Amino acid sequence: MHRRIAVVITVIVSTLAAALTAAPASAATGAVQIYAPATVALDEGPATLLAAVDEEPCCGQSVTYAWDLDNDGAYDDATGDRTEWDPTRWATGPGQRTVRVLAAVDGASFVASSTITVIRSSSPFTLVLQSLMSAATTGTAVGFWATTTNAPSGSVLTYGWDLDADGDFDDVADPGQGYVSLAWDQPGSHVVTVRARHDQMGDDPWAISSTTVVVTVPVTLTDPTLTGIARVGQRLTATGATASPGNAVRTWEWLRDGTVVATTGVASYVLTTGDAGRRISVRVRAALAGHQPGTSVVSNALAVAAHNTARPSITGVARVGRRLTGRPGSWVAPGHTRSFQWLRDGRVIRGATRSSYVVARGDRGHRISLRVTMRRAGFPVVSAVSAALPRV
Ligand SMILES: [Ca+2]
Ligand SMILES: [Ca+2]
Repeated sequence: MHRRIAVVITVIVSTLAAALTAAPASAATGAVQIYAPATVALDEGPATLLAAVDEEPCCGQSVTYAWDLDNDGAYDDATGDRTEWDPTRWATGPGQRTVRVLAAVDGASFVASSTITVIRSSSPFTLVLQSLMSAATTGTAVGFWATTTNAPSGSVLTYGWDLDADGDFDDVADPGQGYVSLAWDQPGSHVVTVRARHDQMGDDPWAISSTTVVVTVPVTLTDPTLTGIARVGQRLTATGATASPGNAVRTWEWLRDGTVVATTGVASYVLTTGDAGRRISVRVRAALAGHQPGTSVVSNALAVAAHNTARPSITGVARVGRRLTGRPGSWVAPGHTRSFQWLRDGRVIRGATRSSYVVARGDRGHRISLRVTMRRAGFPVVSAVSAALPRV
């Protein structure tokens, strides 16, 4: 530091010697000092500069001071042992500026200089490290951003990253990189630290920010398969859905057309009347303390047969020429299409597919019944038959 000032002063003296407005060639250093702030912010207004000679002049002699505030080598900008130095007038922008003072006493003159770092703003330069996630699973990439505030516009930012928490900011080669993405193989708490500075910070320490990501091993599940007879009252069973780690706790969510209708701790489910005519599947979840929950898995869907809750019936008298009227009974059969088929002794009567039927001569001596059938694409075909009428 001292050496640099000395060099500056040497340059000043040689410049002054050549300039008409310069101080006397005999001006010496060391007997006058400038007291100035090391840093002045453009938004803070003028700073006060003080000058003083090392020793009190004797014998009633006075000291005169002349200032060079614009760094042009001429001591023509201010007088007196104190002056205001306005960075918006003398600097206009951030960077380093040199001020000088020339003190004259008793025929001798002395010069001193001081370097002032001009910064854009008095607001502190801050750094915050942000991550997209504070919890992640092994092998999942996590992005980190270094966000700075109050860096002077146009200044150059430099970053250093410590990604392995060894205290060395040597893990990213590009000093301009304010973003990293990384994944961990090992579970645990992982600390990421970034430091940053801009090129007008002088001797200020680096701004530092850290964040922690808790990395866990995810719970995984294999795909489940749903099997069983898809009919009301039957039990469906899910196989597969093997969890890893094996001690993860599984739950089975039974889905009716995609909506959960039951949650069980076992892999089976007895179909209810409400399931008739719907598609049933199961979604399996797994959780284990200290582990990231895995993605849920969903089985195949089974189409549950429509369900007849009251048999079809026939009104009318079984006599030749009389009209019989069929009633379909009660069904749980959403989305299904209904059809009728009249039967003679349990065998199809060709063409008799309406809801009513006129008893024919050929029916004499036989028993008439009605079969109602429910159909829907992708679903089992379900029929129910009425009780047979007495012999015609
Ligand atoms: Ca000047
Ligand atoms: Ca490191």
